[in-house]
Amino acid sequence: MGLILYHAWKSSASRRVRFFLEEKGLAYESHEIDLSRQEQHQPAFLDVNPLGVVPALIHNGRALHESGTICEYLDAVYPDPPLRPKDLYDLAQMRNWVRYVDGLIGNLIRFNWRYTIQERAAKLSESELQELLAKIPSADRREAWLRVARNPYTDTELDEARDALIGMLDRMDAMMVDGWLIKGGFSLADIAVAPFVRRIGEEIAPDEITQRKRPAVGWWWDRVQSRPAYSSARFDPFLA
Ligand SMILES: N[C@@H](CCC(=O)N[C@@H](CS)C(=O)NCC(=O)O)C(=O)O
Repeated sequence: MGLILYHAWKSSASRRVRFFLEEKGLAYESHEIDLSRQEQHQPAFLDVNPLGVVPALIHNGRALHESGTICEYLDAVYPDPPLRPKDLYDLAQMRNWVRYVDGLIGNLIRFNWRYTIQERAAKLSESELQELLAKIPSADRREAWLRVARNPYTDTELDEARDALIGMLDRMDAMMVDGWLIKGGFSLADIAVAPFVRRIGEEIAPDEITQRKRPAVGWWWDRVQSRPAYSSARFDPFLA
């Protein structure tokens, strides 16, 4: 098998790559990483992605991480249908958008980890917590673990995170060209942000993505969700 995807069903970055693979019609071998059991910090997975996060891809025996990079790489290797704009300026705009969205992941984590990690993390003894932290490669994730374990995010911090995500919706509204985020049609820019919008619509700020509140974003979201690849990528409810 040429493509092996290490992913988690509820992970936004994993959903991005699954959506992309489905749009391309590329078959892949699925390896689920159980984030609740810290499989992402196990040595076997760190060999695939030293950053200790999902997703990671193996293509023809070689490992690659970072969901945006994985999608761009696959789009170059398998160009049909193209999911990047041909125009180089538009391509640069697309890359800056993906980079901006990537920078917002900490805001989703503030909401998500309350459900997935907080209860268990709070029960860890000091030595158990230290042992766990020692296995986490990235400083910002160590900090997030420490927060949910000992000093959970406050309502004010959740409001700040919500505001940052709503700011992203405002940027989307302003960017739309012929119904998609980047000139030239549906692209990786739309795919990259779809998992974030899914979480916003499910819990974080559902009113903000309605056609009534943000017509362009609301219309865009309806059309994203009606794509067959969106369904097959499985954006199942996070809170189920
Ligand atoms: N910039 C990375 C972000 C990857 C990321 O943060 N993945 C999350 C799930 S969406 C993860 O592995 N979380 C578990 C953890 O941090 O321990 C990408 O786009 O691939």
